[in-house]
Amino acid sequence: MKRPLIGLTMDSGNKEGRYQLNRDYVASVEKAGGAVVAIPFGGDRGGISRVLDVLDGVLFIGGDDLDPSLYGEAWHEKAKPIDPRRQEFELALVAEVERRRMPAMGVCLGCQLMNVHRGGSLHQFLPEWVREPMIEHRKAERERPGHVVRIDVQTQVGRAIGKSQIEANTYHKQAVKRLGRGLRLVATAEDGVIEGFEDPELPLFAAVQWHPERLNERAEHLAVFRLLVEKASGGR
Ligand SMILES: [Mn+2]
Repeated sequence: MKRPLIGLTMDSGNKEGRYQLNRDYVASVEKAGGAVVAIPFGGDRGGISRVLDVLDGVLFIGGDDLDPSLYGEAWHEKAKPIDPRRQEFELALVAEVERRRMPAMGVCLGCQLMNVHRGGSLHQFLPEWVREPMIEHRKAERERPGHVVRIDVQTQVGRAIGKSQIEANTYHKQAVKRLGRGLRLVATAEDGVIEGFEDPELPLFAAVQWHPERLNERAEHLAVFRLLVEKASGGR
């Protein structure tokens, strides 16, 4: 069978005039059975439609922080602003992906972007959110589990992962605060931080806050990409 073609968004790496894409994302989608093309953000949003014509699914990758004015807040001093061109492009991209009911998966910033696109809000700096227990979500060891994530196995993503509890890596300071329109909770850390969601009304519109691409040797993490590839193949 032909491999489905998955488009991956790209970061700027904070280098003017360059794009960056971590290899783990590419390796994970390929390991899950997909073929990969990169989608660099550009000033020409008119090209989005033509690019999506040739794709079967989109993976929204990680990056810096969205402009909080999108959800009615001022910048937190600890926030690290995303390249505004990337933000604008990816908000347009996710809107068109959704309009086409094209399978989409978000990771980290991708998760936050998909939520804010739906009118949801974010915690800008988790250490300031007082909760019990407090879990540190900014752990540097990207390939090692940092905390437990509880998974709702009744959800699409939960069924794909196939476990009610997994260990996930964690290196984010922001997270979903209020879920956007039509989004259902999929995954939660033990301190209540939202680690994943999906829209049950679409073929696949789902996201996780951790980085499964860095743990793709474990079936429960590769499952996130397998789900995207399966949906992009028209499966399930
Ligand atoms: Mn976390």
